Amino acid sequence: MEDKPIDKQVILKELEELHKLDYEYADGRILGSMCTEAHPFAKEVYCKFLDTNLGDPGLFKGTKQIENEVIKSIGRFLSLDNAYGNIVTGGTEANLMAIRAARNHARKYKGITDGEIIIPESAHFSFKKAADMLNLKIVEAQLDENFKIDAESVRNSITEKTVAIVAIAGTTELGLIDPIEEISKIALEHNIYFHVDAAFGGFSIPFLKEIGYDLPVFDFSLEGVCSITVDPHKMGLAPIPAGGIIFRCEEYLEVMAVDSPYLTVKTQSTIVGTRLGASSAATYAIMKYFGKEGYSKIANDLMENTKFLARGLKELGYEIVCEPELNIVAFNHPEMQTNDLAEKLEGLGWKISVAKCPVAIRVVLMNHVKRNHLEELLKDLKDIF
Ligand code: 0PR
Repeated sequence: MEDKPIDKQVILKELEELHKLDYEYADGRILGSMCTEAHPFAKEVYCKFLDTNLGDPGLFKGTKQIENEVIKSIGRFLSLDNAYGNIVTGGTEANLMAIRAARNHARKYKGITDGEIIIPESAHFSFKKAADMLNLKIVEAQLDENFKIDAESVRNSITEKTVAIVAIAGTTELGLIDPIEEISKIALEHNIYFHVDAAFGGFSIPFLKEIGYDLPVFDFSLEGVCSITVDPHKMGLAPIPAGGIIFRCEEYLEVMAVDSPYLTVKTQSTIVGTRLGASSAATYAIMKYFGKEGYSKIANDLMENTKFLARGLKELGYEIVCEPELNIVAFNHPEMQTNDLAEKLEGLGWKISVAKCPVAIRVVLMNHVKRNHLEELLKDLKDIF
């Protein structure tokens, strides 16, 4: 830091120069992001709540009420009347809270002190962080030939140390929905905590189902589901950071509670202490603003773009890894290595993401990737050969 104050204009200029190095969603070239430009209304509301701190909710009673209402409201579209949980920084923190709840619950009621969690091979890497922080062993369940968690493999992985089973509704790499109903039954049978990571799919599957898409059940209507991660900052179009963790009952928060004697509330269950109220307020605003109808329209438009891209790719001789269930397309060309293809596309200005399981170029069809961008992409993909 300099010794003397610097003029605002000078600082702003410096920041703008650096900001220019960032890619912009609006260019439509970012193809591997699950985040997108937040809606202007959500950003406006976000700025109004910048000073609110949900770490001390007694001081920000109104904002705490907003968070509670957002959680109840998300819970309702996930088939839960009375949801508990928090708006957190993202899917990573939400998954960490879920696994912490599961671990603490198993410690309290089953005396498990060296627990294991069963996650699919397709799970997001946030579970590796959670296991590391919570001192749990990861047991990876295999995927079936459709890249979904294999229920038998889950069943065979259960031991007396299992504290949680995880399945995904909208996998990071392929956007696939695991057979959650089957896994829910297995979890119930064995009395094991079951967490569904719907960080990506949570804000689209329910709304696509409402307009007639035939997608599997993944939510609290399944008795075995104890918690769901669902991120407003992905398909919810809320500003970053906004993740959501929804618990079926309050007890899962209680087993994580630590005393916070000098605060306005006497216990705290979140991982983070001081935390934004702005994320809750912006999520509240954007959910009301779109309503189910708005989210259905967005999800449907993105599925239309997904089908358009998948069709176009096939016509050009590319092979798609699987028929998309949500708005992600993964593909390869039979005559070129994936990494070479990715390099060529990067050279043409596309910001590409390469999936690892299986290796493929992966396009996440978010709101900022418009039809004209897809046409340009298909043209480039044609010209490569
Ligand atoms: N669960 C699932 C299923 C996810 O796909 C992700 C992130 C998470 C949890 C973790 O969420 P947070 O990143 O909010 O903590 N999925 C994307 C990914 O890792 C996140 C992302 C977003 C990556 C934008 C890149 C990017 O530009 O691929």
